[in-house]
Amino acid sequence: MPGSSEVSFATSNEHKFSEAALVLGRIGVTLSRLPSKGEEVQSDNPSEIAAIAAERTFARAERPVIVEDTALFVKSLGGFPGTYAAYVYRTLGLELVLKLVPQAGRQAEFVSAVAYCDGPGRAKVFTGRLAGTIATAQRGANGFGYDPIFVPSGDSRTLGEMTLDEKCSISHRGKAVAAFGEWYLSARH
Ligand code: ITT
Repeated sequence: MPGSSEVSFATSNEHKFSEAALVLGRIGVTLSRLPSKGEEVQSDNPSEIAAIAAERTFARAERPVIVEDTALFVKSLGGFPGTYAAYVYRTLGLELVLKLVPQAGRQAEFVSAVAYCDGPGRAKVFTGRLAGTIATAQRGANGFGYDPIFVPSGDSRTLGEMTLDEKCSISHRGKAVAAFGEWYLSARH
């Protein structure tokens, strides 16, 4: 029943949790947090990473869980950093990423994969995408990760210059979480 539904989001990232809680809260799905989704498999495909992580997290937590994996694909860099976005953010940082992106090849896409699991072999994946460009310099103090250098198509601001609400209404994660939420409610959990 809407309003009485609860699911746990396993993530080490408090920003991801806040965004998902905002989107799901609006449709009456209450989100609690588990501190980590544990060790991830390596893959170029965020849906595969999320599905396996959801299965593993369910096996450990023994309650309905979601996990989320995000990839950032820069077209002119052959999709780099892709699913290694967290590692590249930690090791190179945004300034070096900006130097790697060619002036004339700034097209990029965020992909978010949300996986829900409530039993062995039952992971279900929902994806959301956000097309845009990599900015020429960091702008904005909001958000996290690559937000200060990502300009969504149709806007001139970076995600770092948007409010949480504005970001979630257009973002890869907002779309994937909303798709999960709609399915979750329609499946009458
Ligand atoms: P988990 O515990 O949920 O895995 P994480 O931060 O490691 O948290 P991901 O592997 O999914 O999550 O994300 C990879 C990185 O991509 C993340 O650390 C950020 O640097 C970046 N990222 C993810 N979502 C983003 C967003 O909405 N805006 C900007 N950067 C984002």
